[in-house]
Amino acid sequence: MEPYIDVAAPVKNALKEGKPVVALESTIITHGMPFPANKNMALEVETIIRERGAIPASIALVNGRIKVGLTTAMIDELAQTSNAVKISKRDLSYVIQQSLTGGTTVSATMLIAEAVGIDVFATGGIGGVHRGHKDTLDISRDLEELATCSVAVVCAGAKSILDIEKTLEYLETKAVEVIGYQTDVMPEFYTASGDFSVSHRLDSVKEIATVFHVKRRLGFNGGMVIANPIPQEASMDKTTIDRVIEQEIKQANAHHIKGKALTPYLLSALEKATKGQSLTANIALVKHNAALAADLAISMAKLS
Ligand code: PSU
Ligand code: MN
Repeated sequence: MEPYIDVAAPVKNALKEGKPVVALESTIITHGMPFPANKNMALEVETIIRERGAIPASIALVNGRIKVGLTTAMIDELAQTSNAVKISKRDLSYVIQQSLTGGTTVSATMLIAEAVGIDVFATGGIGGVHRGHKDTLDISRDLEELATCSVAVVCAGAKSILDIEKTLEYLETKAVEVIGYQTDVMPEFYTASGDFSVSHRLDSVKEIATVFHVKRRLGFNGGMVIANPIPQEASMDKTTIDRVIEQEIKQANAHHIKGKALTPYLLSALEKATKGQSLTANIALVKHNAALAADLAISMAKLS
């Protein structure tokens, strides 16, 4: 991958010196939130990571180059350009060949983070097994990279636009630990609560860092999910959001929205249906995840 990657100087130096670095995805910028909330979120998240003592590495494709560490101008372009591609692993070679610009999903971001040696990655929510997957076969590529890339992914769980129970089953099959940070249940993105158990609960960052360290020393490939519940003050009412999600999935089906367009469609439909509440919650949880990811990167840097 190296010939196609440009690593920004601060990230390169931090990696060389073994300093803590946190990778950030960019589909959340290009397809997850509207402008200017997306741009502000991306910049704020980087600031949070720096303030905790780690180096942020936002990852995206700009004119066919893989960028690890983005300038404000690049973030601004990604936030506003209407023809940005949503890039998962299968899209990478095409996007490079065509010199396109786009946001990397959890899947592509993990691949790139691993290639440059970044251990920790913060996002909002991971993709997973979609509801209705029996008919559509729609299972996010994210789960495959979680199975194979050695990167710890901090997220607020998986939102109930997905089939969370099946997502957890799939991760179990692929031997991906789902660590609940100070929680016994898989949080459901917009809500701190959830109906399904995580694989293991850990209450300290140091323990999480050590589990990941041990996993590597055992010679096991693959990532780890760290499920960090949305802060209580930002958590939405579960009955309300679940009802809206149910409604919007019906709409998506009626409009034949599928494949890679489905997640962005649902995110934007939820925002409208909740009059912006889901967007506010999304921003709060991403910031919260960035802070935990920074602490985790710092803890992991001490171990290696
Ligand atoms: N979940 C969110 N916001 C997002 C995504 C997921 O709350 O923007 C993005 C992530 O980049 C994730 C991708 O990797 O959607 C998954 O898309 P799909 O379901 O098409 O695999
Ligand atoms: Mn899909």
